[in-house]
Amino acid sequence: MALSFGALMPLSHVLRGSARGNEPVMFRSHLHTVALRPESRRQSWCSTCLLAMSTAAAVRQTRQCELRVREEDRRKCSAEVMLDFERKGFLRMPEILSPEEVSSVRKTVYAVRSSDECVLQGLRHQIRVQFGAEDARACSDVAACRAKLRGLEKRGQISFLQYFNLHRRSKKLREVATSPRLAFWASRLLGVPRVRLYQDSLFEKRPGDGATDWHSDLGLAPFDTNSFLTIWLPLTSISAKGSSLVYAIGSHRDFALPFHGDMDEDLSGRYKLHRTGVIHPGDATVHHGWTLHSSTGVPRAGPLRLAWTLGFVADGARLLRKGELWDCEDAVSYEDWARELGPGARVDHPMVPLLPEA
Ligand SMILES: O=C(O)CCC(=O)C(=O)O
Ligand SMILES: [Fe+2]
Repeated sequence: MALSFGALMPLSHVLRGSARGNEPVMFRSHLHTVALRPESRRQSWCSTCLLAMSTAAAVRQTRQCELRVREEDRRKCSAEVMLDFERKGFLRMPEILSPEEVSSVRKTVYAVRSSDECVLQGLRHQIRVQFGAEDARACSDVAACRAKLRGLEKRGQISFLQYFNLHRRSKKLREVATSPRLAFWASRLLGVPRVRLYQDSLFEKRPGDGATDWHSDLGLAPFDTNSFLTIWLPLTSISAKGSSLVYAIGSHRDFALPFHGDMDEDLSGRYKLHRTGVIHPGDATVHHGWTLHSSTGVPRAGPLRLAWTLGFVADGARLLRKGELWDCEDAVSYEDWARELGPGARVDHPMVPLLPEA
């Protein structure tokens, strides 16, 4: 008979349970046959399950170590600040990371991004966005991908390269992405008891890359909720005229637009704009999931602009109910776990880890 662990158990429980015999073991909906020999145990689990287990382990570990909620976080997250975010739909967060913390994040992000697997994933994603999934599948190596994108690059028609979920490739980044400090800010600003980490995403604007089009993040995420935000952490210094985010003030509360308006109409003049301007690593901006935002391109003479972003969703949110769930530019980031849960399901999956209460 198969053992079922149902909800996620601590890694030690799962492995201890598996050591009891050569039984088939269910971890979520995945069936594994767990071997008796200790050295072969890890190989018995599929990569999705191992990932889910190590994400859960990182959530448990960060309770004791990295990026704790500081006294200054509690002080800075005042009623005025929360009201400002509620009204405008974005917020500047100075010194959310200390110089040591951000320098370690930056080093790790650079290392992970330069792995062959990651480079290929970033290029293929861009091909998928520009040319479709079939063309992306056909480009099986870095050279083929680069050749496919060359024309668009020359014409400045690529906004950035985007790498999803680096936290699944690095323990260090998992600790930061699931840290009590970021969870504290996300849950306080959304006004919810607890949040889940939805995804992280690295935006690399290379010299010559174009502008980021106006969009709101909930338009690209699979959730049937309004309780979603993104923390945007620059990893390179950005000058006054550089490519930090521009926000349409109050656009997250503009219910009249989808109700009465045409989403394709020219919205220039509808909102006052806020330009973030100069920003340095260690500082961040955060925006609500419906806040419209964009950024300018980077001149051919550079410099490279790198930003690491983290998306958080309120615990209890449900998945979208219709086919549009799969029909989205960012589907590669979530399709594994979303397919397992199914349309309309409550989001409760170890790959969207529930973060500690602040
Ligand atoms: O960095 C950019 O240009 C885009 C970032 C973005 O859209 C986001 O963080 O939601
Ligand atoms: Fe965005």
